[in-house]
Amino acid sequence: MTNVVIFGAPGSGKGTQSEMIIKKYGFKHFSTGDILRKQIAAETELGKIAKTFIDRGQLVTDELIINMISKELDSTKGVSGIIFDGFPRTYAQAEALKKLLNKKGTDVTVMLNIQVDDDELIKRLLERGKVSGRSDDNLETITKRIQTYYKQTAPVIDFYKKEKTAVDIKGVGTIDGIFCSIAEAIDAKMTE
Ligand code: B4P
Repeated sequence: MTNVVIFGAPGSGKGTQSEMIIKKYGFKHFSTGDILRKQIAAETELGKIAKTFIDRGQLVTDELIINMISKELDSTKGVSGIIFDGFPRTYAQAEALKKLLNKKGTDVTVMLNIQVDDDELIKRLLERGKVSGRSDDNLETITKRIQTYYKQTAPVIDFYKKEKTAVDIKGVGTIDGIFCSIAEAIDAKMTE
């Protein structure tokens, strides 16, 4: 079983590259952002709570996210691999994911750390905001999301460096070019 964590600041291209990984490898896709947006659209209890955090550029609580992922993992029997997109976003989430996977006799195979500078992130997210209709793709919330990334999410890189699964990926350039580096990293770790 191959478990890929696709990691990076908001707008680094996690969702975009996940689609490419699915096409090539056929892995199952877990995007915590997408799951939360579906819950918001369906106006569930979880969705109502999540919206208050997302609209302020903050992270949804670890407890809610870990519970959500734990339930999703129950539906993975027989899959050849999983892409964790936007999860883990805190050190506690990284520890929880390790425990959940270890219980299933598996672990993270590779963590792809997509690196993009802040100016480019802001440019992309403002551009996406014109068509996405996402309540968090506006300058004020984007700025907060980037601050939240440095404060709460960036420490996750150290977790995977210690695990020796982190690979840095230059996230600026063509989508196909970036995907080439990603596929190389996945193939190398799959055969280690
Ligand atoms: P997410 O849905 O995960 O979204 P994201 O980080 O904003 O975007 P992503 O990196 O996927 O960018 P994309 O490919 O779309 O999170 C939303 C919110 O949900 C969070 O802020 C948080 O509140 C909450 N949340 C989610 N997971 C959580 C967790 N685990 N714990 C707590 N809270 C959680 O790319 C962006 C744009 O750039 C696109 O328009 C794309 O077309 C463009 N682009 C991509 N690659 C490009 C390239 N190479 N060149 C130029 N443009 C490119």
